[in-house]
Amino acid sequence: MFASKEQFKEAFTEKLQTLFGQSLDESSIADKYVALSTLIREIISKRWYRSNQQYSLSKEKQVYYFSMEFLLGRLLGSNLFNLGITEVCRQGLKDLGIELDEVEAVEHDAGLGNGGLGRLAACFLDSMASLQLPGHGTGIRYRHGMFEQKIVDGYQIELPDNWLRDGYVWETRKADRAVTVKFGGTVRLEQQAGRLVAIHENYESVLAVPYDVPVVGANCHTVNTLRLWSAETNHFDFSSFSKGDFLKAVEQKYSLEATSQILYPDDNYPEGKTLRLKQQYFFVSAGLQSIVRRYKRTHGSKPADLARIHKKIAIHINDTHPALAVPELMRILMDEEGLSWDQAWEATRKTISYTNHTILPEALEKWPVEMVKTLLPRMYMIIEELNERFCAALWEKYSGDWERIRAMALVSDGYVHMAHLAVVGSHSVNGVAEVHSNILKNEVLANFNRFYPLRFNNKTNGVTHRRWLAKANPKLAELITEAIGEGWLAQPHELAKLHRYAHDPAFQNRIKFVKQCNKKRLASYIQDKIGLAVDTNSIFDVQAKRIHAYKRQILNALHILDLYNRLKADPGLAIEPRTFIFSGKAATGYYLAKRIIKFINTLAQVINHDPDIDGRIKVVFLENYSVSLAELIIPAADVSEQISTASKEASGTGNMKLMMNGAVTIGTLDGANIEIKDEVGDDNIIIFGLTAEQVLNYYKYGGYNVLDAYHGNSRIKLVVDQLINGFLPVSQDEFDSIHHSLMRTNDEYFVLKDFAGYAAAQAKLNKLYCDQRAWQAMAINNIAFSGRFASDRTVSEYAIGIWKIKPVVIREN
Ligand code: 26V
Repeated sequence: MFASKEQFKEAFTEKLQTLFGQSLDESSIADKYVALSTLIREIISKRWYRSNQQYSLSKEKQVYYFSMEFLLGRLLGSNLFNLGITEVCRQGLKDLGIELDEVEAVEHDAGLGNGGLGRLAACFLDSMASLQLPGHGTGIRYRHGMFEQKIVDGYQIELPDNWLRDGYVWETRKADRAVTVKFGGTVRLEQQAGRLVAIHENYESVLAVPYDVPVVGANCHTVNTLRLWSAETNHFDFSSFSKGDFLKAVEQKYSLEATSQILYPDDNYPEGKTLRLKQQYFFVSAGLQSIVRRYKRTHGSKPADLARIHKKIAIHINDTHPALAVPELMRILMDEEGLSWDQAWEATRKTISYTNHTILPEALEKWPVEMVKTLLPRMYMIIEELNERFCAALWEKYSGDWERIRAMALVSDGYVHMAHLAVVGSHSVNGVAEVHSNILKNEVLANFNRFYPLRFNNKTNGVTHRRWLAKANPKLAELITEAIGEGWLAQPHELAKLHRYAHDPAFQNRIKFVKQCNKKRLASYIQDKIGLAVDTNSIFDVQAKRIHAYKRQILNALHILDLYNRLKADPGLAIEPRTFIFSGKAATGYYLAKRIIKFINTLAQVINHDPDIDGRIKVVFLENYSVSLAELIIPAADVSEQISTASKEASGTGNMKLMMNGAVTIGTLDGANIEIKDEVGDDNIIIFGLTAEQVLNYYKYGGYNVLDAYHGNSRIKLVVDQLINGFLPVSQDEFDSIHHSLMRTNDEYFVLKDFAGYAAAQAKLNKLYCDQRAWQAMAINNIAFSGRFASDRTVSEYAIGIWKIKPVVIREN
């Protein structure tokens, strides 16, 4: 690559000249970004070519991770890091008077995801490539990713995300690999030469064009592929056009291409929109067609070859969004490749595996039968047949138990139940943390677990420690390496070696210094963004994630209001200065979540400028949470708020990122918090609140009355009343919906039930922070025991336990 920074400088300046015909002095920062990225891309391309070649030659099994979302963030920095050339580039650019960080900041985030599920997919891609596993992503090239959030007068405003505005250097359009996807029309079955053939007529077809993004492995020569599909049409209605009705011609073109225009921004709340179903089938069908095409080239194209497809291909579906992979693979194998139903079924089931990411009842996908029938007639025929066969098998085992059979059917009550389709059509079903997997097995999918006892398993989530520690927090990374060597970069469990420094005062001081630098960096961002000065000696307390009732930003906010009340009443109250930092987007149609944002901003307005408070607590809401903003916030956090209603947060991954950066968790026994506690031990985490079992029992048997919590605690009563009694400088009904969610629906998320425990936990935290030696030891232990939450561990568990794939070492030449 670059043997020296001199060589890099030469290559870089030459690239600027050949691309733009410009000298260094004449070029803008955006030009410099394009030149650097293009240069890096050329290096990657060689490895990419060789990886593909060796994958074909070796004929090893490949895995394809199907996901509606890949929340990649920026790629320049992570590509430099994985190639191991960050420093040579940084130094070379510095010689030329250019700051690498400023160049990196030019890149638009690829925000092709809502939150945890999409970011997990991106972390998995990084880990697959870095473990030299032949694993690729399949998704949608949304023209507009996650909306941009602005805060105006305390309210969320949504603006379209135009990430492709300046082009996207990392993608390659592969027009010659385009495939056709068919919608609508009618299907009839016809006997031809002794077998039933499906004939699809009067359909509308969309051209699916792949855009490939290279996925660069760290410290190896592997470059895998993320293939994102874009909807296009070569159909242009020239007859309308020439008749002068060019509007009609353009309309039709746009309606077909609409399929890949936008990412649905409403996580955890499927709305049953036709366009969303269209997106799902679009990328599943395109992805599978292209995989089968490649398989046939490499492994043969006779029906007998295709009947063995599961030996060479694994398809993983990220939640139920790509669950149409089940009937679509059946269709391809039967209708296009001539396999019998039984052959196709065995191959399909053995190929597909499924991860569930939520148990929120409202988030479990189901599609109206009529919609599936109309938009995807052949899919519906296959689903119906699958349903009949499955129900017949159930009848064998549970004859007479109609209630159970109805509850397990793929099609019932006028809907296709996507989780049922995914479970029945796959060989493995996993949850994303121990507690979540157990709830799946014992509650949500208990019937299925009884029927298929070997199918269910757990794979606790992880995050890539390369992006979230090494790259986001370079000072910390440097300090870690100085202490324990650089083995942790390839083997994250080696971070445990830091444990022995937990009580070393000199090391503690250095950890604290690094945190302080990161806090300063964030403080100056806050100053620039909202003009607020925050005290970098205060505790930086972070809750950054989607805004949702179950994540309980309300609990955090009500506690802040309570703290404010107590400070006003008793100015001598002994508390450490604290900066409460929130960030996160609300789904566009989620009224309550939007009011929570306004509530937090209202608290900020009241508290930040109250002279009685004198800056001892401050509240900050940072707009437009994104991967890049997370990389700025997380390294600066002292405290990680993970306070969801137990049982509701399947895993969480922000909890892992914050821990890795030395933040101490205050949290409930939910999702991966439980496993974080098991790793760090009770002394290095602050736990409060109901357990998942208690919560589930309240839902089942009742026994909680919010009025008991409200009347039983004067502090709770006061803050709840303050929502609606004119205490806050907003119209009196502004927070009715929040009040209502607590008091009128019996506090569905147990906010008031857990309030006292949370306040006590916060008091404990405050006390712990006062003893800086003890606090720094906790911070160090959190970093030390975060190795288990690196996605390298997670992905190798998937590779061994589910996908049955092994590494393919890509040679340099
Ligand atoms: C649902 C929908 C419904 C329609 C519109 C778009 C959309 C997008 C996403 C979803 C499913 C959301 C499920 C989800 O994000 N689960 C999260 O997955 C994380 C990774 O496993 C996990 O850490 C979080 O706890 C879990 O909430």
